[in-house]
Amino acid sequence: MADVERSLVEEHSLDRDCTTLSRHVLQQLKSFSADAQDLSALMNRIALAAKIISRRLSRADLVEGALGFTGNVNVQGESVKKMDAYANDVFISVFKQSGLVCRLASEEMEKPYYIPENCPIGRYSLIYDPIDGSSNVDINLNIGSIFAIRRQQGDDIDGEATDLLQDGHQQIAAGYVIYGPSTMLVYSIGTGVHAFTLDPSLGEFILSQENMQVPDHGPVYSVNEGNFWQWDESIRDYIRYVHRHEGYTARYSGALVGDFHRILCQGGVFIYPGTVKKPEGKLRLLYETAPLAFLIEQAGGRASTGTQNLMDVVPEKLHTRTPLIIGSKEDVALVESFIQERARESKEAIASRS
Ligand code: FBP
Repeated sequence: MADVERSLVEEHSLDRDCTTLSRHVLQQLKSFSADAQDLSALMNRIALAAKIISRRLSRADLVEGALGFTGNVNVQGESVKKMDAYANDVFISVFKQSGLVCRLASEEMEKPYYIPENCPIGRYSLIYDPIDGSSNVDINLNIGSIFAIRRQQGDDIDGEATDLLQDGHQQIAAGYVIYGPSTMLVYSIGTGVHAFTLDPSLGEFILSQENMQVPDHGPVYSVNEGNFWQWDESIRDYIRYVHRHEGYTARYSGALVGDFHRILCQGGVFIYPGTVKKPEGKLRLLYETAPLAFLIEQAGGRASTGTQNLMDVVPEKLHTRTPLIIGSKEDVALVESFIQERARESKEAIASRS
């Protein structure tokens, strides 16, 4: 290889090795303004939280008391895993003394957590699911963390954070971390979806994929078929359809982040519909479904509740749940078409009876 070519290749790999998350955010914002620096610093703190959690997970079976349950039940009515509580505290700790984030709202906390030294100067709120896929934690399967950043509006005097009860379009950034064979951080600030891989030798998240685009259609459908008899007939119709048609394959990891990441890379659809027990679904809007909806739209895909664009949903409360259909736009539309078909049939049935 000619010297010029070799130096170009080396220059490129050196440039890539230097494209850290904080630098990439500034590049995306094409600005070094105070706001841009703040968002870059904020993302860097999220990266630090991910590194600390990744380190704990990579040795969890060797660390006394790292796994198992805390004995507490959270606001979701779920038994809290020790890793849930640990990761929740890590996110709070990394934002102390930052002047960036005044409030943190999480799946593990009934009310938002305020960092006094960051209030009121810190105009950003971090909304997060510290450990997504908790049922996978103690058996060393892939899990994740999901986050969204919103700008605080008003002074939140009563500490109820009601200004957070707005639709997904108010998110200024969102992303997730996947703790798998490698630790990856995937994010968007509204300028495309980009992936970073943690290079343990550098201790840095390095750019690995830029401007990710989800295929318009994919073979994967991801749903917990164990809930089949709890679903609305329309969802059953869709599952019967994919069972009877070539080209579909089922994949379900038990961790939303893992299933979402597969679909972002290969196409397909993830579905967590309402059930008889939970007609509003299981997944939480502000720190699970809305952040992923923000990402999938940036990657050319779609997210729906089945009857509404998920980004348009306005939560009634901090821990509001929504049904979720997310992924390739053709596959989301296919699932919706079964829901619309059943709705049309029942309307006709009612009309014929009246
Ligand atoms: P956690 O954030 O508490 O883990 O809950 C969310 C989740 O684990 C998702 O990651 C996953 O897709 C889903 O719940 C699995 O639910 P189920 O076991 O009902 O299929």
